[in-house]
Amino acid sequence: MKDRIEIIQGDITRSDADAIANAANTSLLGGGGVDGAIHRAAGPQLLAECRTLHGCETGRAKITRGYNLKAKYVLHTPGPVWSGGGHGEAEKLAGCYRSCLELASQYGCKTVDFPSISTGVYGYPVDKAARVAVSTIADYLASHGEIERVRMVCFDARTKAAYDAALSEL
Ligand code: AR6
Repeated sequence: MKDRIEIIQGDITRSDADAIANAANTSLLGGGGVDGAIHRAAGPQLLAECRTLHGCETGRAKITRGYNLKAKYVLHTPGPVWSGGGHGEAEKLAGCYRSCLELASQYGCKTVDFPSISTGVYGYPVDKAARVAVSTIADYLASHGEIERVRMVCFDARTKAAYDAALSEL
């Protein structure tokens, strides 16, 4: 399944995948970082649909349409805030990737793009986050042939390098 995981550098709001994930917060009502960028690109209807969802737990995910995005769906997932690593952060981060992929399967998506969840404002060390992300994605793909490709869309070169390293260690 390693051959179905790709690491690229880019802007996820321009993604042409069937679904993109959003590194949201538990309110699902928007924010800064990639969340703000996705809401700006999708248009105000995205926030209107998010208001109907009544938030989401950390490590879980909820789906909306993509509105003005090329992606048909957005998978909104609140990642964990890094608090030293002893507070279930890795399990919660794995839960984000798994929950998004489960929704993608349910909604018939063949391609899914993720940003680097929790490694911005939420402070998760990117090397550690990358290992959790790629191993969780690989485990899921091993038993879910319906997903053809998962891409990590990294905003900067340092983030991409961390995910490249994690994938090559797999
Ligand atoms: N495309 C891809 N990646 C991006 C983009 C983009 N357009 N913009 C930023 N990134 P962050 P978090 C990268 O802070 O740590 C929000 O306010 C960014 O460089 O967006 O999960 C939410 O509402 C970093 O590598 O998400 C929450 O309150 C990665 O996306 C909180 O931030 C994640 O950074 C979530 O914090």
